[in-house]
Order: sequence, then structure tokens, then C-alpha cells
Amino acid sequence: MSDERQEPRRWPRDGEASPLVGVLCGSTSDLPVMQQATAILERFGIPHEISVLSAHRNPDLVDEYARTADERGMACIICGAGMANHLAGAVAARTALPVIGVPLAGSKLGGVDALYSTVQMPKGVPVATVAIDGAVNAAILAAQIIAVGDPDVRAKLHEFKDSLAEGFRP
Ligand code: RP5
Repeated sequence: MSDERQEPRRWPRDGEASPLVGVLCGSTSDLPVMQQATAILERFGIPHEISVLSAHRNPDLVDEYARTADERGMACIICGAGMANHLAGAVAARTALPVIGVPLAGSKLGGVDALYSTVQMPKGVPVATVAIDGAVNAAILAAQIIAVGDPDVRAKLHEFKDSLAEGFRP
């Protein structure tokens, strides 16, 4: 393990240009929902990237993405996919970063298929699963993870929570 990994992690790191949150979707057809997550990350000023990578169609690229996310400076990864969703689980199997899964509707089963395949992870490989099409909450949860080490994001989250109490709906 490198020295850097043994130090308490703070975000953003000095001079860091790389994204803190990686948003993955299983298909371009998932983009309209998953772009709701990137809109929230924009709102909180969190550097991020969005990519289309499928656990079934591009398994080698998913493997590489997940294995290198930590060294690229990411803090967490959001994975949204529909049908027999294995994207979040495949990523979680290959990284120690927190992985947030977004089961997506759109199949004939209305997303229950993706919900079960995302949330029912075996012991040792957790995926923090949000609601079906819950991309907004996935991004807020990612911001909350980052806020542990970032006072600016924490302040923005407090403002956001206050706006909810005043009736704002993201
Ligand atoms: C899943 O299958 C994708 O995440 C998407 O939700 C669903 C359908 O994909 P396309 O056939 O539209 O590419 O893997």
C-alpha cells in the first residue's frame, strides 16, 4: 500500500483535476435519467465524469475503469443500469471505493429486475442502492460521502437541506 493511501483522505486533493465522482451507465438509453445525477453534482461543484460502459457488453472496460478509479483520485462511483443490472456489482467487486447503484426502469419488469440485482449483493461486496431511477439521490449521497472530508461541499449540503425544508424539490 502506498504512503498516500495510509493518510486520511481529504477532497479535493491539492491541485487535483481528476473527477471525484464517476457516473457510469449501462447504455446510452440510460443517459436521460443518469444525467439527473450529473446535474446535482454540478450544483454542488463536485468534479465528475459520465461514461457509458456495460458490464455485459464491455466487461473488460468496466474492469479497467473500476480497478483504476482509486488511483485516478475518485471518491466514489455511481452506477446506473437497467434489466439484469450487474454494473454496480461488477464495479464494487473491483474497487474499495464506495459504489452507489441506481436501478433503472425501462424493462418490461419496470425496474424491479434491476432493483433486485443491484440491492441483493452478497456479504462483503456492498452496493449502496437507491430507488428505481433514483439518480438524484445517488448524487446527493455521493456529495454526502465527499462532504466528510470537504467543508465546502458540507456547507452546500446544509443549504440544500434547508431548501428542502422550505419546499424545494430537486
Ligand atoms: C441495460 O439494459 C442498460 O443499462 C439499459 O438500462 C438496458 C437496455 O439497454 P439498451 O438495449 O437500450 O442498450 O444493460
